[in-house]
Amino acid sequence: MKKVTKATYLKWYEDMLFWRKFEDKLAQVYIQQKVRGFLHLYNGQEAILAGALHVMDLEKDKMITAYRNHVQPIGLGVDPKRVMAELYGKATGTSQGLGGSMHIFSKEHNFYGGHGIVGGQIPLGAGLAFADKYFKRDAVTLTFLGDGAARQGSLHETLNMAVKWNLPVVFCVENNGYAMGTSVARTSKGTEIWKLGQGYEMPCGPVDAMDPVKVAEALDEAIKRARKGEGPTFLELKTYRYRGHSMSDAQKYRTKEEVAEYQELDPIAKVLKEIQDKKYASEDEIKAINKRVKDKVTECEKFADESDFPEKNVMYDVVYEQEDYPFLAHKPQ
Ligand SMILES: Cc1ncc(C[n+]2csc(CCOP(=O)(O)OP(=O)(O)O)c2C)c(N)n1
Ligand SMILES: [Mg+2]
Repeated sequence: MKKVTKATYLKWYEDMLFWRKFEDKLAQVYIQQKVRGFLHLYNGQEAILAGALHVMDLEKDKMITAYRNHVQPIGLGVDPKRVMAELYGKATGTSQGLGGSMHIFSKEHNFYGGHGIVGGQIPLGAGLAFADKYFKRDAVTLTFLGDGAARQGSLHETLNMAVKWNLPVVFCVENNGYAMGTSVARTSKGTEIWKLGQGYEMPCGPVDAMDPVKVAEALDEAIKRARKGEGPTFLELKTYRYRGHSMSDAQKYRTKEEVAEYQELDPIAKVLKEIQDKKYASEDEIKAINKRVKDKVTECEKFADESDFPEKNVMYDVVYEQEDYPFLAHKPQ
């Protein structure tokens, strides 16, 4: 695995903090009704993305996930200003403002969404891997899904075919403890989700996903296996989400103490502690990072605020290909 160095830790700290603050800003502007619809935040799960990006080949490896999807494209290189604009429904967004919070997408950056149907992205991830194998592109797809999605039928059909066809895909279950308000233990007898891989004779295992190093190590092994043509891996990344499922969640299914317990394990605090313990940065340098992050978030908000909404015609242009809109009596103005 690529060495985890001082530079890695500093990058992790800045990136993870930015993702956290980006999400916090979205929560704030959501309340101001600048963002409509649903809003699912990634707070607490940042070590997964940081670890994954450390070991992916960013030129060709792909990523696909569910609706908790704002920060992954940013990690892959999408301009965060455009991600925020997408959430605002603005024309400068990644999908011209037509996708919204659950559908960030950038093929150019190997990010294939952003999917609102729970478990819908699982077969799509295998399909991306099938295409890469078929066209001999030597690329691997990381398919992320939640603990709730792991109980969808699509998972089982996909695992069966992926292992049978030796597809270059890594299934990464982000087990954050809950599917909306339903705990893992409420929906299944076995709570060790990684064991589902055993039923398909697929390499599988649990990972402490509050630590980016642990995530990177597990994913590095899985990605290497996939690239060598040895097929898929099924990982359970044990994590936690600090905020509600989406913005309208009274969180009656858990206690404040439980959240506080996991906040003790906070992945960003862990990375910062390593930086401080190893003296990778002075307090002034850390303050400078914090300021850069804050300014960058403000820039995103300003960009989204100042961007225009799409023209009404865009609605038709993205649905109909023909110039003359044959199904409509009048061409919309
Ligand atoms: C097919 C389908 N069923 C139900 C829903 C409603 N729903 C949205 S999110 C969610 C919970 C999924 O939880 P999990 O897979 O653990 O992901 P997390 O939200 O924790 O990231 C449900 C049931 C949906 N969007 N799609
Ligand atoms: Mg979950």
